[in-house]
Amino acid sequence: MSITAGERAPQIATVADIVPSVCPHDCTSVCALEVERIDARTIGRVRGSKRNDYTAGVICEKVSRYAQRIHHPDRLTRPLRRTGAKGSGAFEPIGWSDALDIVAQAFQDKAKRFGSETVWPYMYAGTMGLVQRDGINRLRHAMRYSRWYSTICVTLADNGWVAGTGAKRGADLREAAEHAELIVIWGGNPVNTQVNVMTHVMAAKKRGAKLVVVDPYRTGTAERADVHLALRPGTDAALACAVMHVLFAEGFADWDYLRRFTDAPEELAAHVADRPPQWAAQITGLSVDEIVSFARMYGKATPSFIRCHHGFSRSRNGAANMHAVSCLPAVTGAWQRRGGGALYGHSALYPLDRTLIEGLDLVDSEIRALDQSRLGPILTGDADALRGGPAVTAMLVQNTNPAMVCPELHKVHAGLAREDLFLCVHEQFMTDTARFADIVLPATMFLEHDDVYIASGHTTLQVARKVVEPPGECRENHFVIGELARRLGAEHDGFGMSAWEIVDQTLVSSGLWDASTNWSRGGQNCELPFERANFLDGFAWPDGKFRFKPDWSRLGGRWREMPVLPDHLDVIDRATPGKPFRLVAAPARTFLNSTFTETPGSLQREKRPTLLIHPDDCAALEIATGDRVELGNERGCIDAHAESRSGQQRGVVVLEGLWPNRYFGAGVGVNALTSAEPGWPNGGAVFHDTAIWVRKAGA
Ligand SMILES: Nc1nc2c(c(=O)[nH]1)N[C@H]1C(S)=C(S)[C@@H](COP(=O)(O)OP(=O)(O)OC[C@H]3O[C@@H](n4cnc5c(=O)[nH]c(N)nc54)[C@H](O)[C@@H]3O)O[C@H]1N2
Ligand SMILES: Nc1nc2c(c(=O)[nH]1)N[C@H]1C(S)=C(S)[C@@H](COP(=O)(O)OP(=O)(O)OC[C@H]3O[C@@H](n4cnc5c(=O)[nH]c(N)nc54)[C@H](O)[C@@H]3O)O[C@H]1N2
Ligand code: SF4
Ligand SMILES: [Mo]
Repeated sequence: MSITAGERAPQIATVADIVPSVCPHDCTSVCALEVERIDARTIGRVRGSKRNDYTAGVICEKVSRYAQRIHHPDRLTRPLRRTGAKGSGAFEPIGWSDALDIVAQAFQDKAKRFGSETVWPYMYAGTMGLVQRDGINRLRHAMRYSRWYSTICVTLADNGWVAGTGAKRGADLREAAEHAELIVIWGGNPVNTQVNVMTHVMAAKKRGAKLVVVDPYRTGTAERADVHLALRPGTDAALACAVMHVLFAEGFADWDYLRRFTDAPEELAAHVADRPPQWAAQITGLSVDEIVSFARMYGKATPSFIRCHHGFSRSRNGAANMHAVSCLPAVTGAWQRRGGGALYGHSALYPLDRTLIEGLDLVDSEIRALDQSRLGPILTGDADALRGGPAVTAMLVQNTNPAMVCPELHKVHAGLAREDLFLCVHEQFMTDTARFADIVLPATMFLEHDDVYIASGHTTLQVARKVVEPPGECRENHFVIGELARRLGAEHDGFGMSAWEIVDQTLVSSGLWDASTNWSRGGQNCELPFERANFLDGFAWPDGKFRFKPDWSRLGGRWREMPVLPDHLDVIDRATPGKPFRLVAAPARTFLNSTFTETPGSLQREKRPTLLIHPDDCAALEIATGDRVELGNERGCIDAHAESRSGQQRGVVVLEGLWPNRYFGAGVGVNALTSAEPGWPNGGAVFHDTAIWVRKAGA
């Protein structure tokens, strides 16, 4: 059958009203929005709202065109049942009640045969709304299904940041915009991924602050920098150590601060004395001059501010790299000045009790937790990935598209195609994952349901209300979870409440404004006073001291192999003669992960999968811009078009964007090449840590 668009409301717009909302996408900006409501089913323009002084009226282009997505003709509007082979895309419509009965029955049958751990609810952050995103965990815990080890995005970065500071919070970028003399954007490309970081950074530049960008290639962000340090991927800790070497050697270390606020400053100083710029130059591929002059710039600035992004943590050694970078402001004492210090994320600011949303009162830690990023090995029967437990034979997927975004895609696809796997996917579009499903359920978009959002880029907790009616028979995630719970006999207060009631009760029991107050006031600011935000009352450890020597054993896993003091942890997928290139699989500007790959505006801008290659490498491979190239390794081979690009080192290649699998001749995208090996010490996906070969197609 063909999947038709939902019935559309009459298009005759009279006077549009402007309704507040919040962007739900997986982006630290969590922008406050104003949505033009044309009628009960139709939106017009989406604009940034000025009610939030971080997002300050600025939003990205892809969300400003949201009408293209919410009113897209390909939206799923009815439940579907598979009629052809798995992955064939052949479905027929089915009623909601029958669809949910089939899912519940399958879960019950599988659990009866193999034990409850055989069911694995699989989710991520397609919406960041806490109720619609995390409600699936309540069902998981109530039914004793396999637990969730979330590793695809923040694990390496979180572990690295918290190892030193003790908490996922930091200094406010808005203060840096006002006071910092130097801002370092480390390992991220906010021009693509966090547009509001750029608003504040450009304001700082305008009043004379300098901008340094540390990134393996010349991104849009790097183009706006005073200094771009184009290091090799996975070598940031080496750069950070050499910077600390210079800071100690040239008198930029603040010894009063170090003695008061850090655990082992003398040991650190002695350690980095053996990590001179010459040593780091060999590892990073930067020149000694570049390293020394950056270190001096950093040391002299009063104050300096580092915005740590996620990008540089997506390597096997990513946690060690994040920790090493987070040591810099502790050496100079930059934290002491307004606008100084560093920020990776503010998530720990929000004092939310998530018991009701996630059913945390039902968690049994004896139940195995499966690693999200190891979906391929898990579904293809890797005993280690299955943690010795039963095969996964039933899944409910919400808010994520693993058939595109997970590493080792060949294994993911082989697993999703297994005849003995029952797969239900709740989605807005017929994604690459939904095509593998036995049952597909049509989901609402954020403007069609209620929820509450925290932000890691700013400090305001925001409630949003439904703005328009959904098309066709789309239902919210919370509805699906509640209906399955009822059929499965799962018990918890949350199943019987509406999403709005859960938001309200969660806020009130957390000591925050109730939902209506939050909504009508445009959000509750949870910021800390400067002294606390900048850890001047101590870092978040019992002794208040920043850890240059983290206790990695707290995190478990391969902690013994972590460096005692910040250092280059040499576990990355190094280039070899057979695989001489290192691939960075970076985010595209107008896609958001797998989302917006369906909207015409985004497709027009991104054009086609393109591999950015250094001009000298192009010459050596006899490749010109526009040529088709093949890139591969032991896991697979994909094709793309070449673009000769300076501003990156030889041996580094970049493919921007998570393109749907159909854009590649092999039928699998860039994650066919990336590895599902967990990063050190305890997991995390390593999307930018891949050695490959590149050749002209047909050569
Ligand atoms: N090569 C490479 N791979 C990567 C990355 C990379 O940089 N390079 N980045 C990684 C990172 S950081 C992440 S976070 C992952 C993210 O990858 P995904 O988890 O796939 O992320 P999204 O595209 O944000 O969301 C996925 C889906 O959620 C659906 N969705 C949105 N809202 C709702 C809702 O309310 N209900 C339901 N049922 N569905 C909804 C959308 O339609 C979309 O298809 O990708 C990872 N993969
Ligand atoms: N337009 C758009 N926006 C997005 C997303 C998207 O896909 N597209 N994804 C969303 C999601 S899920 C997330 S988690 C955030 C992530 O957003 P951020 O935390 O801001 O990080 P990224 O911009 O993903 O970082 C990517 C950059 O990291 C660089 N990088 C890769 N490896 C290294 C390294 O070893 N060292 C250094 N120094 N740099 C390195 C890449 O070259 C690339 O420029 O963005 C969100 N926003
Ligand atoms: S910048 Fe991020 S939060 Fe803001 S509108 Fe775009 S995707 Fe949403
Ligand atoms: Mo992410």
